[in-house]
Amino acid sequence: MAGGIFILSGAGLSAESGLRTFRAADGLWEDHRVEDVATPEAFERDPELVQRFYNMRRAQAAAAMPNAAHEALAKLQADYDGPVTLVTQNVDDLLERSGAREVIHMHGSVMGALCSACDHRWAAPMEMRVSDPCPSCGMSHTRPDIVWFGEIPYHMDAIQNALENSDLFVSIGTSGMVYPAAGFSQMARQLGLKTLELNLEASGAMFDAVIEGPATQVVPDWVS
Ligand code: BV8
Repeated sequence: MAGGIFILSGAGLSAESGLRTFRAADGLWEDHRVEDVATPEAFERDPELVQRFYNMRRAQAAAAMPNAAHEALAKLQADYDGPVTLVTQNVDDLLERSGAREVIHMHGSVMGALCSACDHRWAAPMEMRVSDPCPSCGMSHTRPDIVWFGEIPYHMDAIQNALENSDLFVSIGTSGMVYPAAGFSQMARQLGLKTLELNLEASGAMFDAVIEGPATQVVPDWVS
């Protein structure tokens, strides 16, 4: 059994599928900074605006196709004779649609809906409305199943456990600006893992090796 590989991905993995990264979108949407839209306070203040933002993101994700980098990661997971843990900050489902299994969405999924009254989760309709009743408790406290800024990321225990049981940490297409994900490469180093960054341009964080280039080139090259 070969040593475990821990792969953290960010918006750069899906950029060539046409999904804009946060930096490319210069963090703006309808004249609002993403950080101002992707927060529980924003949802409290103007739920319709936030639902519109995620309805747009959901439609874009549904219309996008997995690219060669998603497919290479799914192939690695299928062929490698050790554990491959795919942790993504992305809220799209392109890794799943390329055949990857057990993808850990630490910032949630735009294809999911969550009832903040009873914690029930279900597949989100393409157009979510604030008034949509929860299919379980009937209350109208439904929101996209997304981890907003200021909220606790999902699956942190599983992520910690996977890091402790891996030999290699690979960061793909993330600027390393958002915590706690941005701290994983340092945790990996402290745990003695080798660290590799695959990015269009180096994020500047410390890695044993960096390979620059678009994900659809550098990820399949690295996997093969
Ligand atoms: C938390 C869902 C406590 C929403 C997202 C001050 C200092 C430090 C931290 C903080 C601070 N103030 C507040 C914080 C905490 C905050 C944070 O880090 N803020 C930042 C802005 C400073 N974090 C939080 O609030 C988190 N929660 O801390 O809770 C806690 C922590 C641990 C344990 C318990 C409690 C919650 C953060 C989650 C927010 N939700 N997403 C949505 O998607 O709408 S974050 C969102 O932005 C994305 O999910 C993603 O994570 C992030 C953007 O990052 P990237 O994916 O890296 O994208 P980016 O555009 O930045 O970079 C694109 C990259 O792609 C670049 O590197 C580029 O080179 C590359 N690229 C581009 N094209 C290509 C490419 N690479 C390859 N090929 C290409 N073609």
